[in-house]
Amino acid sequence: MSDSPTVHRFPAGFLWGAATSAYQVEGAAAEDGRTASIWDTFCRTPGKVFRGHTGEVAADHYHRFREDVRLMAALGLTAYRFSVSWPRVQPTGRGPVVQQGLDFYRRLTDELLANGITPVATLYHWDLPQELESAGGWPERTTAERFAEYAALVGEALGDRVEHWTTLNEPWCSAFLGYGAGVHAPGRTDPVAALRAAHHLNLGHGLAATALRDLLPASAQLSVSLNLHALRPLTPSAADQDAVRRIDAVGNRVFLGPMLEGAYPEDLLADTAHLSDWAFVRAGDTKEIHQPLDWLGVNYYTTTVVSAAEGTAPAREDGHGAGTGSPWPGADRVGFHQAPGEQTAMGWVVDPTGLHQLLTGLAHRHPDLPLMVTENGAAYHDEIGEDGTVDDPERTAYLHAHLTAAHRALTDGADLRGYFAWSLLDNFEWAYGYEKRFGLVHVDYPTQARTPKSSAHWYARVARTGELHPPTGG
Ligand code: IFM
Repeated sequence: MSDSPTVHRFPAGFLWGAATSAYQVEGAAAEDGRTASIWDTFCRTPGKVFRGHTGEVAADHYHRFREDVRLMAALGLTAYRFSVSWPRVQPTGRGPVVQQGLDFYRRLTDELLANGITPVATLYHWDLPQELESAGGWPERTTAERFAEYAALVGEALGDRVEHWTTLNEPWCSAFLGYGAGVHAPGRTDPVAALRAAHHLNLGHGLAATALRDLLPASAQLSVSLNLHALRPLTPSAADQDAVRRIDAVGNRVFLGPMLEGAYPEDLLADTAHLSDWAFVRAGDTKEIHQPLDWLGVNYYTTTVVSAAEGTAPAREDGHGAGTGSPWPGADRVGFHQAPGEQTAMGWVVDPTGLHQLLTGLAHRHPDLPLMVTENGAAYHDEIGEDGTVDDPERTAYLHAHLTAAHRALTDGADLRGYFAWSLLDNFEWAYGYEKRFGLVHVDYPTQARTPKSSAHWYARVARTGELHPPTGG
């Protein structure tokens, strides 16, 4: 073990993982009783997803999970973050479970445990059963209640083998890209529905956390994963600082406020007062949402530069492209700017300082809350070379830079417990279909052949040693 001061050592027990989500990798969309989610419907709607791609087959993880767990073990990963598909275990979003659906997750978690890999289960990664959307979706309170029932069913089935639970993944995307911008399923463009959805996702999180605490062993670890926006003003002007405040309110504090502090931010309520009086927040709701968490998941990809702008801001977020609505209710007069610097294939600027900013900011405000980076990674135009390997030095450099930032946050006091690369496998990147590849492992979709990229081999060395060496040390 080198004593070089430039080698960064992560604490013993730090979780080294990779993440996926059900709709993006599983496939088997119509097998064993699974019915449609809002993403199946969205994919079938012309013009919504790149070239009409769907998650029907995806990376076929449903059938190939054993091979995928073997790959994880060979890479030395100590944790795997996956999501449970609600329409696979409870197709209509209410009533009894489909045993075959649950059995898939039992087999998957058994296989992980047998290989010494800690399962980290997310209960909702955007695949709402279509029947619940037809009944109103997340803008309706009943969806939060259904979610808590579903969470309890999964908790009962897997609680003996899963210790780490995440209620929601990136509720900002579900609420504001799904119901505001319309670029994600279900494709609605209604700012009031987006605010209502945000509240009912918060409520669903709180109700599910309560239900899980009641039935899981005391050792269970509960969490939520948020895609927090690392914001920068275009200039130091007061107007641009106010643009940061507005986006922070509707992008970050709309979840952090009720989940971690038991209240919606006053400035968010004021910014959106012309749209809604928030009467959908009932007495006791914020108390219900404010549940103790064992750790907070932070998903980070890039920074966002904003300014005060005259007129209506372009409806874009982090390169998701123009939808027909805005994902920023109450922040119409905010402009979004491309920061200078190297970009990934998503057009997202590579800026690891944003990860340090988020982790240290959270540690400062919530010093007793452990943190986990539950997603971080980059898409690049990966190709299989003539020798059958996939060389992706840009991804290795991206991961190296972000792990360096994460280590700096640890040194600066953040209680960071783990890091999950997004993603284990190339997969269905939502509205971008299979065009964007985020995997450590390349997937050749026609044959489903898996090829670990050079970044996977690099990450494996970090995971095995818990040490981050300077880039030249490979
Ligand atoms: O692929 C997504 C994932 O589903 C949620 N977080 C961002 C990733 C990259 O866009």
